[in-house]
Order: sequence, then structure tokens, then C-alpha cells
Amino acid sequence: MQHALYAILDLGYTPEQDAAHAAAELLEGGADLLQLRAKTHDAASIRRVAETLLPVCRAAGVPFILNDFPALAAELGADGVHLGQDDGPLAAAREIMGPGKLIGRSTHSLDQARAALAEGFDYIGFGPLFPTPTKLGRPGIGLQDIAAMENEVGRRIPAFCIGGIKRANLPEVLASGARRVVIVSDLLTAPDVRAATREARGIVLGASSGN
Ligand code: TZP
Ligand code: MG
Repeated sequence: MQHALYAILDLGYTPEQDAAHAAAELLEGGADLLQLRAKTHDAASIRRVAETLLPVCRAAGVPFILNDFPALAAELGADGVHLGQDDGPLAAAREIMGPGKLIGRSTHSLDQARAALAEGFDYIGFGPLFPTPTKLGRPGIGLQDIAAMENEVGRRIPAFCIGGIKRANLPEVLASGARRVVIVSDLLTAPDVRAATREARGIVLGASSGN
């Protein structure tokens, strides 16, 4: 299965100077998409970090996605941009990014997932499934809508469950119907990022064998 494990290099967990090394470990561990997420950094530092991550992703043949900033993503030559519910319509980002780029949307309900599919996004995030310190202030949406979301949306565009997912609860998330996941803190805070990523990937792919 393509793009089953989406990793986010979040500068809230990884200091700027360690970002390229952590990204390399995520990719060596088998992450097959990488996003840079930086909620409290200025544009200059995001640009600086992105410029170190891009060649790491290129060397691994993994798409590099920038969170939040379509213009910067386009300027850097990123492979895509990720937009939240409040980050504007797809058409505006598509216009800025040009053709052939991945544009993803965060969704927090089945209705929002349906809307993102209808609008034409290339992929969605769906969650947070569980409350998570990585995205404070958002309630967990639980596991009960995953199967319907996969059936309606995930069969048409890649749908990544996200939020509070860890290796420890991954089997439960997959058993609820998830086929692709984003994992942030459980990988970035692991003593061995590469080994943790490899383990997570093994769990996801194990569940999808035969699909
Ligand atoms: N969007 C919904 S939950 C989340 C984002 C960016 C954070 C997921 O991080 P973690 O550490 O895997 O819970
Ligand atoms: Mg955003």
C-alpha cells in the first residue's frame, strides 16, 4: 500500500538543529510522506529548516509537504502543502502551488471528510482520534466514524487517521478500519526514532497485508 505512514517533523518536539537528522531517521524507518509543522516559528526559520529537509526527502524519494504556507511551499519547490479547516479553499492553494502538487486538508468529522473529498483535496487527515498534546484544545473524535470515513472517502483519496496514535494503540486504530496513519510525538520522542518508525510501519503494513 502506498503512503501508509505519514510522519510529521514538528518543531515543537524536535529542535531546529536536529530536524534534518530526525527526518532522515523517520525516512530510514519507512515513513513514506514527511510534513514540516512549525506552529511557533517565524517564516525565516521555517524556510531554513525546510531547505535542510527537502534534499533528505528527495534522496529518499519521499514527498515533502509543508504545513500552512502555500506560497512558501511553492517557492521552496515542496511537493505539497497541508491546510487546516481555517486555511482557506483548495482552489487558492492550487493556484499558488501549480499543478501536480499534493494538497491535503485536516478534517475533524465525517462531514468535513466528505466536504474535503468533494472539494477535490488530494488527501485528508482525520482526527484527532484521541486528545493529544501536539494539538492542544481539540477533543478526540473517537474511533467510531473511521470505518464510514474509509468507506466513503478513504477509498477515493488517501485518508490518514491522526491524533494520539502511538505504536501501543495502533492495533486498535487499525482494527477500527484505519488503513493509513500519521504519528507525530510517539516517533519524535522515541529514544530511537528510526526503530520506532520501523516498528510503526510494520504494524500498519501487517494489518494491510492481503488488501
Ligand atoms: N492534527 C490533528 S491531531 C494532530 C494534528 C497535527 C497532532 C498529532 O500528533 P500526535 O503527537 O501523533 O498526537
Ligand atoms: Mg494550518
